[in-house]
Amino acid sequence: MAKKIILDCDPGHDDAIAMLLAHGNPDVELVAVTTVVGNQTLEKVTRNALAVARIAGITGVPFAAGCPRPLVRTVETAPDIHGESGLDGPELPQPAFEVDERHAVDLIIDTVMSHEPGEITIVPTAGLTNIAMAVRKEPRIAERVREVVLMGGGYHQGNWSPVAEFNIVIDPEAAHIVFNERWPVTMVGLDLTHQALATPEVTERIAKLGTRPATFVGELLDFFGATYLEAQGFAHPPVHDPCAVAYVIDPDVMTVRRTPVDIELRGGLTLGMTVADFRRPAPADCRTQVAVDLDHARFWDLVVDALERIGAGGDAAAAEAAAEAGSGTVGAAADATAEVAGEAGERA
Ligand SMILES: [Ca+2]
Repeated sequence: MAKKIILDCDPGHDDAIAMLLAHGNPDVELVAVTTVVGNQTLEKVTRNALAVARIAGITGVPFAAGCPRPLVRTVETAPDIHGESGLDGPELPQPAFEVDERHAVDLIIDTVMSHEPGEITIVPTAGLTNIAMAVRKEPRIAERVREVVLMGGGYHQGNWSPVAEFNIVIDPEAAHIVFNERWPVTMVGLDLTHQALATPEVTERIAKLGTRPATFVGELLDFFGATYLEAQGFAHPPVHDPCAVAYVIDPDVMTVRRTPVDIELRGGLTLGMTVADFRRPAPADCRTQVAVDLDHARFWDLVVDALERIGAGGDAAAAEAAAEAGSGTVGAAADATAEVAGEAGERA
């Protein structure tokens, strides 16, 4: 049975790919998508999430907007990596549906509480503000969630400071809450995600698919590659967020090590550091583990496979299905496709 996940994200180039992986892979089921300020403002990342949903063809899944700022700190975004829109590079379609009327924190709580204990996995690929707020508002979710598998942190080095990673350091107090709760936490941090490089071999495989969602991913990786080269000196961009989804799909895609992890809240040089204690074997009550080594080929196979399954994606897929069925919805679906083509024409 597919594992049910809540994706809490800030799209974000790698968040978009994480969403496509979760949608296309049959072993996980997206039951909710929630957004939080991070790579860009809440308004921008929420719009981006809906655009990705349209390209992927995600329907019937509630999307909700969450916290517009961190718990304590002021808003810090990452335009040098993700651009002014938060998803610069590809042309983005208008959303095909509206966000849920609930706040993301309430959608997370409702989703966890309405499922059986152990059924829902939370996959945060952004700052942890929404997740911290949810567990403070409804502490019972800590016992009902199967696990939290998050992209963030790193036990070896940072990217936003020498020792702190962006998702953690933009809201370290929220991260402190999440890492110290009773649920199991898997930290898929930079040690792991810096191995998930989109090499030319990977981008060629994706380009060969030739579908709209695959082209979209190619355009994302082009932009992401350029900013990662410019801002951080990477020859090929590390595609962080889908690694967390990949771990939920197939834990053998990476090795993990159980170890205590806590969040530095007071350090003058080390604020937001995910401090992992490797000095001795983890104690019996340790609920945290860190990702260590990635199987690069296996990871990218999952991403390419998901894109293959998604095929033409949103509007085009709907139009094709309607045409095959010869149903009365052909006109509506074709109109939707024409509308997308028209949007592309206007922007060209
Ligand atoms: Ca992200």
